[in-house]
Amino acid sequence: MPNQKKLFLRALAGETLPTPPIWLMRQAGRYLPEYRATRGEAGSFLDLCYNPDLACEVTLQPLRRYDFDAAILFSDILVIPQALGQHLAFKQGEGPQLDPIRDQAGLTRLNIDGIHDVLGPIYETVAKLSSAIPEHTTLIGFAGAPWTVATYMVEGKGSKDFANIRRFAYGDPDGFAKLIDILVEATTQYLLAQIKAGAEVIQLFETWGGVLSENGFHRWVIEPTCKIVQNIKAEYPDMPIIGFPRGAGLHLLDFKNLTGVDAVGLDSGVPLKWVAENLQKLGPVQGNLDPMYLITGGDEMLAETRRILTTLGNGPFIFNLGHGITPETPPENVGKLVDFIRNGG
Ligand code: 1CP
Repeated sequence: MPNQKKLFLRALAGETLPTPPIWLMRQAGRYLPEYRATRGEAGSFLDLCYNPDLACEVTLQPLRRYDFDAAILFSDILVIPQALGQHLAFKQGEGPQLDPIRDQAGLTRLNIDGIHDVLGPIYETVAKLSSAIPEHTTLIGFAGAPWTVATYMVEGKGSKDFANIRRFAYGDPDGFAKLIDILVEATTQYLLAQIKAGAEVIQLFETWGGVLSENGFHRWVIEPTCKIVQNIKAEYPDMPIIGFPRGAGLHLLDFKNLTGVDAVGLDSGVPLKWVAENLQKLGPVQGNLDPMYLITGGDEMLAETRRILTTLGNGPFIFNLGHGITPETPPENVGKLVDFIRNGG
C-alpha cells in the first residue's frame, strides 16, 4: 500500500482524520507574484497551459508556500473545445472567447480524432508533476464536466444567463445530446490519458450545473457525469473521482447516488448541518469556505473556518474553498488559513 500515508487519499477512501487534508481550488494563479512572473515568461495563458516545464512550475509554486496536501494540474477546462477544433482565445482581462456553436449543424466543426495531438503537452505536464511533487502530496488531474464545458462552447464566452445553451438544450435535446456525447467521449479519453501519465485523483468541475431545470440537471449533469465515471472506473476501478456540482442545492443527494463519484465538492451556500446528516453519510465531502473570506482574512475567516471544521470534521472531509481563490487574495491570508487548520482550528 504505497499511497496509504497520503492524507488526501485516506480521506477520499472514507477515513475520518483529526486534521483534514487541505488544498484550494485555483491554488495556482494570479494572487501569487511568482505565478504572474512565470505567466509573463510564458506569453499568453494558453502558452503557459501547453508548456510542460512552466505549467509544472506554476503547479508547484503554491506547494512551496503552503505544503498543500494535493497539487492540481495547471491547465484549463477549455482545452477540450480547443482540442476538438473550436477556436479559443483568452483576451487579456476579458476571459475566454470561442466561436460559438449554436445548433446541431455547428457540430460538424468538431473532430475528436486528433485531440491527443493537441493535449499531449498536458499529459507531459502530469508526468513531470508525478515525479516532482513531494511524497506526501497527491496529484489531482481534472476536466470540466460536459455541461459546463458546453456552456462556453455554445455561449462563446462566460455568461450570466446561459440563454443560448438553455435554448439549444431544451429546444433540440437530440441535437444537444450529440454535443454532450462528443464531450463525454473526449473527456473520458483526456482523463484516462492524465491517469496513465500519473494523476492519482480526478476532479470534475461542474461550475454551471445550477442554472438547469430539474429534468435538465438529470439529463445534462447527472447522466454525462455518470458515463464518464463508469468509463474511468472500467479501466481504473480504484481511481477516486471528486464531482464538484456547484449550485446543485437539493440535487446533491441524487448527484452523489446516481453518478458514482466517490466524493462531492460543496459550494459555499450548502447548509453544512444537512451535509453532515445526509450527504457525508454517503461518502467524503470537500469544501466550502467562501473565497471572499480569504480577502478580509481576519477573525471572521477563522470563525467561519472553525464552523466548517466543527460541522464536517466528524466524518470523511477535505478542506477547500466553495469556489476558486480570487486574484485579489493576499497570499499571507492563505498561510494564516492553512496554519489555523493544521493547528487544530
Ligand atoms: O492567468 C490568467 O489570467 C488566467 C486565469 C485562469 C487560470 C489561472 C484561467 C482562465 N484558468 C486558470 C487555471 C484553471 N482553471 C485551473 C488550474 C489549476 C488550479 O485550480 O490551481 C482550473 C482547475 C481551472 C478550471 C476552470 N476554468 C473552471 C472550473 C472551475 C471554476 O473556477 O469554476 C472554469 C469555469 C474555467 C473557465 C475559465 N478559465 C479562465 C477563466 C477566467 C475562466 C472563467 C470564465 C468565466 O466564466 O467568467
